[in-house]
Amino acid sequence: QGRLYRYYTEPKTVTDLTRKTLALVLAGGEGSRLKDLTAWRAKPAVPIGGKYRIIDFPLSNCVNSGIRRIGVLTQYKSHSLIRHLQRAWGFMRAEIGEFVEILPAQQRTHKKEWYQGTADALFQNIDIMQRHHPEYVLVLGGDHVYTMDYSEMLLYHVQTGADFTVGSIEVPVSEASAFGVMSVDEHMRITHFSEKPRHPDCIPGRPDTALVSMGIYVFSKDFLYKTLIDDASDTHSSHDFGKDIIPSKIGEARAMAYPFRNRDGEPAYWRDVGTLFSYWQTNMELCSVEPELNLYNRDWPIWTYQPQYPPAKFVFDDEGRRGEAIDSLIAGGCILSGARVKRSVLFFATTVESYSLIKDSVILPKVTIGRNCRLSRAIVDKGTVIPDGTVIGENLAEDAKRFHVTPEGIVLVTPAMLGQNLYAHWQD
Ligand code: ADQ
Ligand code: ADP
Repeated sequence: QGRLYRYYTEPKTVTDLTRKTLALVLAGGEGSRLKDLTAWRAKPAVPIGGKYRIIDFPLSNCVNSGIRRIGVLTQYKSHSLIRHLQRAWGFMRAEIGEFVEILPAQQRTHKKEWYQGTADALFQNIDIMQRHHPEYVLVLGGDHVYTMDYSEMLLYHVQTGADFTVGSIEVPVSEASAFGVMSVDEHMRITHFSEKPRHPDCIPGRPDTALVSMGIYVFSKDFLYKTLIDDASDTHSSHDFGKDIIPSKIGEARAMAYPFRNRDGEPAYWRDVGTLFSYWQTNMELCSVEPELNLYNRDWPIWTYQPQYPPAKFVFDDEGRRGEAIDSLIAGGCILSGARVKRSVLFFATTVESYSLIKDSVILPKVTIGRNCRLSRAIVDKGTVIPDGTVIGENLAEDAKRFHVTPEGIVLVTPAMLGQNLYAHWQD
């Protein structure tokens, strides 16, 4: 009887591919290298670029690529992530088959454990996947900043007859041990894959560059279901894509690497926001004068939820000092009164008062910065009150006594580090 309702035809157009695809975003990882920024929120929920959360990038990429059936797998500290997903991504219309569905761990199978590795997170939702009858499953990480048309990767997957396709990008070999590193043959078929190797291989003939996994995969559905079921009963497996599934399937399955490139054929902009330094750096790149990832490109909008605030305001203080910002992203509700901001990202509703100077910094929402403050190379978490006369980023040894200072000299400041109760002075 199923035949009456379900049939599969070879895809003829790109929309055939995207309509037959289910995207699953892995948004449950712990993100401990972001230190106190992920003390209360999951990494994909960390604010970025003045008004977004990191997860808005893969979700916007899905929607802009024509993939409108999306599941988000959550587990670790997911309150603010779920709140954001409900607010930002509720515009999908179930009536026409679109959805962003939240799939929390431990909610629905007989298994009492949280999601173990990333493959287990999918395995625990295998019946939900099957219910949607996708031909292809696109697995995405929830913590990368990039714009990418996934339909090109799907097309590549189908045209190369792959069982699975791994998104790949070139990085300096010195950074490659943070990633899954692969070797490919002349047709981009993967011949070897090693998860976070201590001594990564370079691309042959290019000693400074390695080909690494972006942690995104396209699977043909039958191959995926069988692989997940086999893996679930394998007691030696940690049930992780990078550690177990991908390396073990290279020989027996047709595994392709998809090279992620920009229109000029160069490796495209892609950032793994894994550490405080890369978080800071990515924000700085987004607010640079000619960013590689242009948030102002209306052909590829990044969608998000934005709270209602009045416009940002820049005013003279009562002594006639200008409030001004340059080379910066300033979100709604901010007021700069007699204060200067350079090369910085200010999220919603921050105020900066007279004689203060903010340089090369990332200021999350609802921060109050008093008079005569100087901040440089700082990340200030939501709701912090910076008292008058505070100097941060000039004497790192002194800063390290109160705040978290990274090896690169970026200073993270949170309300707790200043003994403040987050909810004492503002409400949602
Ligand atoms: P990592 O990012 O280190 O490497 P992992 O920690 O498994 O791998 O995280 C992958 C994604 O899954 C992240 O978005 C994370 O938030 C999420 N996640 C982790 N555990 C989860 C769980 N149990 N449930 C739900 N979501 C979970 C991976 C690949 C590498 C590749 C890099 C690229 O393994 O091969 O190079 O991504 O950044
Ligand atoms: P939002 O405020 O929009 O939920 P955030 O990304 O700022 O998003 O999330 C911070 C999360 O941490 C929220 O779930 C908030 O309730 C929680 N939180 C922050 N600080 C504390 C705290 N001191 N005690 C308990 N929960 C906290």
